Amino acid sequence: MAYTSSTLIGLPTDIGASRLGAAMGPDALRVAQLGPALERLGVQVNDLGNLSGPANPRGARDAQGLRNLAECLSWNRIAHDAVLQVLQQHRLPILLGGDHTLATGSISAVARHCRATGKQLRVLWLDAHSDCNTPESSPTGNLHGMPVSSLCGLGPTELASLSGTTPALPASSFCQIGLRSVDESEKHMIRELGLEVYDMRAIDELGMREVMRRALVSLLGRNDRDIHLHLSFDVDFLDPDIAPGTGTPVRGGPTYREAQLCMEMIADSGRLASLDIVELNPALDLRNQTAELVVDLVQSLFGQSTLMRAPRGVLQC
Ligand code: 5AB
Ligand code: MN
Ligand code: MN
Ligand code: MN
Repeated sequence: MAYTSSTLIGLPTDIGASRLGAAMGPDALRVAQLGPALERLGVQVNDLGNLSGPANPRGARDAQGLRNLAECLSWNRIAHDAVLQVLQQHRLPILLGGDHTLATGSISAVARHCRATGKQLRVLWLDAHSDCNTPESSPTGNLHGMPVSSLCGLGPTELASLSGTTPALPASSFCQIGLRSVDESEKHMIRELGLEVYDMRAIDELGMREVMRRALVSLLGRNDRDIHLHLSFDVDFLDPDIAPGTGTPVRGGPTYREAQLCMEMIADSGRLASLDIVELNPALDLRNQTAELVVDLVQSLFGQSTLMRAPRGVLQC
């Protein structure tokens, strides 16, 4: 791995979602022993605990059509500052959400850091949803449905400019996998932005291995040393039969084995340099099984494998 030390950042909020409970995500991951699991793999782990931010006012939609924009902005600034600081310490930040709104702050910080260090940022987005609504197109006004458009410069201005430039990164730096619930407006947006998307049908037809191979080749190209790979892992990517603890479940997601292979292939690329784990909602879970599954998958993401394997380049996988 590029990094052998990592910092956990707890951001306990459900400010961007309709359902309450994602605010308990960071603690559920600690109860499931995320830190010790990484340490067993040789990663030195530091936990910043839960950072504090504004309460969820559960506001109605404002004139722009958004809920809780001011509070969302505060949480994203907190996420941005914490992630940036961890990157400057040459450690791998693991953002423990919280809802997916926080990816705007987190990835804005990674974009800022990559600009300063001359690295090329690539974002792999594992999700049932494409999260590219805008204030105008959103059917709900929930900001967790808008981080991709915000990062691409189309969301609310305050969120879109967090990285210091708008857009924070070009749409061509993203690749989305696992989609199966996309609003009509988002279908147009995916096309307009030219987002690279592998939906569940692509996984059905090609298999997870080929989807991941294509995605990683397109994100990493020659996989040279200058690439910073960020993974934004929305827990609702996983099939709700194995991961019920999330606020916006959609049936028909990747199985346990498919999700493991996905994580193992990211690990094999050797490029993972920052991570968001978002949308875990323990209030909807059964005996913390979703958090335990996520910890299991994160172990694969950090190189755990059944047998000893020689590191493989992405083009050989
Ligand atoms: B998540 C929906 N498209 O915009 C919207 O869980 C759902 O971060 C968004 O992927 C789901 O509200 C956001 C209907
Ligand atoms: Mn989602
Ligand atoms: Mn999401
Ligand atoms: Mn969700």
